[in-house]
Amino acid sequence: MANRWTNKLTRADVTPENVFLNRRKVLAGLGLGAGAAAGLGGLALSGMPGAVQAQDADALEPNAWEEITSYCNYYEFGTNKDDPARNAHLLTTAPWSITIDGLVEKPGDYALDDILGQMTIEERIYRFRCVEAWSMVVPWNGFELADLLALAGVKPEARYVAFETVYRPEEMPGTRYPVLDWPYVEGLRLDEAQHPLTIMATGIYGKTIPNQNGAPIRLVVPWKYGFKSIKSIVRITLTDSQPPTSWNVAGPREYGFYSNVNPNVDHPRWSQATERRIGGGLFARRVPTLMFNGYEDEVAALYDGMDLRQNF
Ligand SMILES: Nc1nc2c(c(=O)[nH]1)N[C@H]1C(S)=C(S)[C@@H](COP(=O)(O)O)O[C@H]1N2
Ligand SMILES: [Mo]
Repeated sequence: MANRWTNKLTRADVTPENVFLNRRKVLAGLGLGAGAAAGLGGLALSGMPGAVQAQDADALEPNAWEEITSYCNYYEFGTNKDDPARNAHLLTTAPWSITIDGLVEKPGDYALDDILGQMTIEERIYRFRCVEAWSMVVPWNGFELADLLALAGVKPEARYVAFETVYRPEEMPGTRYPVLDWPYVEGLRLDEAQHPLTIMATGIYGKTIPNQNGAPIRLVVPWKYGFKSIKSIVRITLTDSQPPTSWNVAGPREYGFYSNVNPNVDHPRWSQATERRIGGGLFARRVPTLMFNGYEDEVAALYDGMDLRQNF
């Protein structure tokens, strides 16, 4: 199934997970890294640890399930990358509902099961780029946020969408620490939220999304830094003014509202020109960071005439 929003990647391009993992084992047995597999797909491989290599959409290979689900950021469960995988089982994810309110025609509590009954789940293979300069490629399963907003009926005065993560101190040991102002909140401009690349994800690799990755439902905005992709959402509010966002409140000089992936605008404390692609076998592969994380053709028009350094 051709899908323009995956940058030419389609279901047929996804190596089934078991084959993918087996191939890595086979290649390891032959003394070849997984990078060599990418070489077969047309990616030049220098073999130099830390070498910066070209990003080729056709050579994008999804990270392994193990990588995606064990190296996580979900501060409500702790700030180390392996804390979420260890602690997130404490979160009760069923039953689940999302309150949709603010400037909508039909405000209310929407049961997740009812929402899913009206959505078609599809696969989207997206680059995922954390502001900390690591990245993965993730085969998400989900539906377009625009379809969910349409269920509630967006009023013409609405200009922004605010999101909120569930806040349950008794199930979320990390919230004992004032790392962020809980609950975790995020926001998008309405046109960003309604863009067809923006999805609500409920799965990875065709399986139910693990708690540490934001079960039962999380946002994925692939052209923005990972922290915009808020997890375990319980409230979506349509507003007429820009909503506060957790990381911007915590560090306004370092994290802006837009947070579009941009190799030309560095974080005050590190470069954003390249990123460390998690996994990849023997070598820690550094690749150049792409403008809008490689989705420039699809999203650049959203920011026409805007100073992206000012609006970082
Ligand atoms: N509620 C909540 N959502 C969150 C986070 C968080 O700590 N809490 N971390 C963000 C960050 S910084 C990133 S990079 C991604 C990580 O998603 P992953 O763990 O599924 O890779 O989730 C984002 N969403
Ligand atoms: Mo992140």
